[in-house]
Amino acid sequence: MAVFPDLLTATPLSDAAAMRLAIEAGQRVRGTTYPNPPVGCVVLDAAGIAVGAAGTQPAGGLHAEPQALAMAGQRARGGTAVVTLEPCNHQGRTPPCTAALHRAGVARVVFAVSDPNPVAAGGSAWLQQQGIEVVADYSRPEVADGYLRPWLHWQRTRRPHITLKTAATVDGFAAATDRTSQWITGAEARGRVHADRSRRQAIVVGTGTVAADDPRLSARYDSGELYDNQPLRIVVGRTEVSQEARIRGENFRQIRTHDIGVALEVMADMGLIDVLVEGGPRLAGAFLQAGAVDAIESYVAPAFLGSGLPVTAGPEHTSITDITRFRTVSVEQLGADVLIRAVRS
Ligand code: AOF
Ligand code: ZN
Repeated sequence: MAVFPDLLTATPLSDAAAMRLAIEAGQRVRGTTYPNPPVGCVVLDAAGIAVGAAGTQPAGGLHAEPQALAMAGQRARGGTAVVTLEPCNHQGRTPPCTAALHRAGVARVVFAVSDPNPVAAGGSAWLQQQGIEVVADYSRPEVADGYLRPWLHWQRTRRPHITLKTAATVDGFAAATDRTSQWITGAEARGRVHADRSRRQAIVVGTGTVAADDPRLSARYDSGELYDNQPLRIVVGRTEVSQEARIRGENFRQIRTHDIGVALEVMADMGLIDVLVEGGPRLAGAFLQAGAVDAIESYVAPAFLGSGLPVTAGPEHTSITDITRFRTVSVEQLGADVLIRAVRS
């Protein structure tokens, strides 16, 4: 079961607060459910108290709603289900969530994003036909531009969603000229990067970065202990990766091409939906040049290096009209550093 008792409350919640918890539940299962979406569901009783909270199980398992309803039991009657995705209306690997909500006697359903999967869609209309009040598109931008974006992108395009992660000084350097980079961003930002890695399916770096930095690219806690969920580690490039490279191991894969289009096709065939590109500059530049960056996570340290390894090498725009622009979704302070999240505009 992917149920979260620690998200239950003793006092009534607003829809907004309940949706924040549903997003948290969805985030917790992110990276474990694909090709199914990592949905979060919170069930409120008639008084608004959170009595059920769950996330989607790995593909083939239960969806979020039936688990949250099972947790709530009789207290779901007359209550509200708050879900990050429109409840499915189909008999798939599991019975329809709409029917489970109806059977449990839920009076209202609040959801963030309509299900774009034609097979599962139609839940909203069906629930309303049963006399259940439905609030659609609640907190939609936060969910659709946020943690559910990779799955929504993949549903639409059948291509992996690419997030480019950068960590740099204000003047755009990811490392000093001697390639030392350890302390550009602080401990909080580093902790966030590792937590983020643990929720991705794959991390991609170039052969140049592997040769120069010999990164492990694992997701680790501060203690050095590994997260349960380890992303696949992919190296893109034609140069042979050294047999001694630390990136080698069971989760390792090399895609021998310089063509980003080809790399994307290989990743699509591997079933990848949520991919994080971590550099270096040449690979980041190639993804940007190919128009293949769907979102950016940019960690900025309030510091200057003056020279060093730039975040990206290319694309070389000569005119401002060629600028590659993204739309900011959130800005967050992490210790002394800032994390800017933006999506393709
Ligand atoms: C929900 N709640 O928690 C999830 C939903 O293969 P199946 O039968 O498990 O169905 C997968 C589809 O169901 C998936 O593509 C998406 O449209 C929906 N996922 N729906 O109500 C959930 N994970
Ligand atoms: Zn469902």
